[in-house]
Amino acid sequence: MRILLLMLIVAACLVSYARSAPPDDQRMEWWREARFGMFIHWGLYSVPAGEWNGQTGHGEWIRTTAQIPLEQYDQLLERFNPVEFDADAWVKMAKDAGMKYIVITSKHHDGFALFDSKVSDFDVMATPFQRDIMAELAAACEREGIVMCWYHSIMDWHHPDYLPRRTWETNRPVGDADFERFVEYLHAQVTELLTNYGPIGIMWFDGEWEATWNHDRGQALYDLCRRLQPDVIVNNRVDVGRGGMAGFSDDGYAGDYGTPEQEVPATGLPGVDWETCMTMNTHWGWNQNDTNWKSTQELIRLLVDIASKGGNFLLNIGPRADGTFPPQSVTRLQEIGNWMKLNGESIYGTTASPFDALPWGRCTMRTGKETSTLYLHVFDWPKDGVLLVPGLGSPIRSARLLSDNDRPLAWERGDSDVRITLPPLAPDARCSVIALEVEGTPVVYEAPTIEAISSQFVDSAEVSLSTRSKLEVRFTTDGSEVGPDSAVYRAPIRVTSSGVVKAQSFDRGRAVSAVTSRAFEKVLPWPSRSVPARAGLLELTYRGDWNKLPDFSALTPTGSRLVAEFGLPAGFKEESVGLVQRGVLRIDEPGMYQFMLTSDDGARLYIDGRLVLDNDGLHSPVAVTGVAPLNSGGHDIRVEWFNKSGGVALELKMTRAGGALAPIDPARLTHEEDRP
Ligand code: FHN
Repeated sequence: MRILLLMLIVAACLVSYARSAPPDDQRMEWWREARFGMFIHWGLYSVPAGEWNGQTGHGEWIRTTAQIPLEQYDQLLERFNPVEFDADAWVKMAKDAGMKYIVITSKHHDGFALFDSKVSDFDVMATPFQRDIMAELAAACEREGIVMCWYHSIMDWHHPDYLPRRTWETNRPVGDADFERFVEYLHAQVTELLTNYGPIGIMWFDGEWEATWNHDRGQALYDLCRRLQPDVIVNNRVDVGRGGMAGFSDDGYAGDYGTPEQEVPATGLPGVDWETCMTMNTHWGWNQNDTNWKSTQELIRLLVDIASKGGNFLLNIGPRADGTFPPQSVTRLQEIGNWMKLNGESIYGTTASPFDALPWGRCTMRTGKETSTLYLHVFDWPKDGVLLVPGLGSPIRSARLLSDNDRPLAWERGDSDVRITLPPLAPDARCSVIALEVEGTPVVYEAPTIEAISSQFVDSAEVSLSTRSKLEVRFTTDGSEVGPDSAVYRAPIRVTSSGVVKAQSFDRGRAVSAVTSRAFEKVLPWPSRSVPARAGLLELTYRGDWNKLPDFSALTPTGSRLVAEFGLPAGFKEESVGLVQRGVLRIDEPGMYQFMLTSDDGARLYIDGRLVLDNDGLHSPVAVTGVAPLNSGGHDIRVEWFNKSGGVALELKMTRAGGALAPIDPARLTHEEDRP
């Protein structure tokens, strides 16, 4: 009977959860409208301001990058007393900058909670400040109509049950650490954050990359958040499907949007929600020596570029230990806010550009049944006062200069573009916005793409032209202008001499798109050297804790051995490790050779001392490809790789251009024993 009653209760909960969980579009609506938010990294790590034992390059990772023992780091508790903290002032600065939501580190990797947590004594109530900062911030957001959101790190360098320990924490034994008990603690704090502070917009998880976290735990944490607040949005770092700093997850993993970090995707991703997070200088947490501030122009153009690809921009502030924003941040927020006051309608609630690329800037769009508005963000003001909008087929209703109080502008239709007459000077040299109203939803004729393995070739290059539309493509290969009498593209072109290929889309004999062009260059293959007799590669091993590839030539290897080929042995899982694998690659016939380097974490490929592929940085397994023109004979080849922590990957493939990429045949790899 009791089991039946329990089953009925569970069923009722699931039904109510299903009913209360709104459809994703409705839940994402405010976030898609917002487009612009403030990230805040603040905590005990703000006290040392990036400095420790004379080193000044630290940030929010200082406990690890300066290898500070727990007991010593805990002493920062008594120094955290941000007497200048003013939640209303913070929220007003965000609001005045045009930001619609705030994501703050409720707990970063160091485990310190900026809120009054009943399940931890490593929280703000253990500091002289003794105020619940999250509660004050949530109340200020409520007053100002800004959405309150929490960053929360899964990785926790303080909690005794979190595993793994830091590799350098040799004096902190695992003891009876129980990761399941840590997960209960994590759930308890997330429950506090989604119960005690009112409606929360986003749970922004992070630190999901260590081996103890997995999909089941990620899904369970996602479900917990949605049960506690069905409207809450949860980013993709709750689960383990994220592909490195590029930030997007494979299918089948929990999370409502992708999180590119310190980078903007090359193009938008139709139907995919994503948000780029970025620092204003180089550090997330306050570093008083970091003067590498992005200019306001760069920040405005980043916001525009991201919005033009359909993404959100989460711009970071690293407040100082006293609770104030760095003055450099304050100035930039004010200047961005002034720009948003005039041009915000070109950002909020817009969708990605209908154009593939615009030579002078970016475009965002607001579509409607009767009319749509294209917001043309001009970075490079045309010297002749005429702005060309390529490939736009829609009838024009009006044009106004948003940045100059909606000043009306004249326009005319050219063969394959619309020409807008502009005033001699841009109202805002950083980015001036024109609102172009068109009938219906915008019709843009897509310019052809010019595809080839490389723009360089040794003997010849195969060039393909394509468009997603059914339009006819005409082209030239000598750099001359494309016209109605130019050759019609029917099959790949073989280019045998240096020159420029130009292509344009035609509709019933009329040019309708922009012109695409690409220069091709015939190059000499890199000279070869003798091929040593000894089979295999030399591999040197190094130890260290890096965030990017070190200069291995300045380090002393901890080991060396011969290996048959590039890559890692089966089951290899070492952390804080670097490898250099080098030798001579035998090439049998001259030509352009394509290489693909896959790695986790960073790696680089050098041939004949030249950097051919750069896959450096902290990331999950990602691949980069590139080419090298090689003569027949021997070529010095070297792969450098490192792994900080977590998963590993290292794979190098090659092919003569046009062939299928495959691991390099060990028979092609030799070395000179006595080479230094
Ligand atoms: O390790 C963190 C880092 O400290 C910072 O919080 C960024 C911001 O997204 N996230 C992780 C690095 O990817």
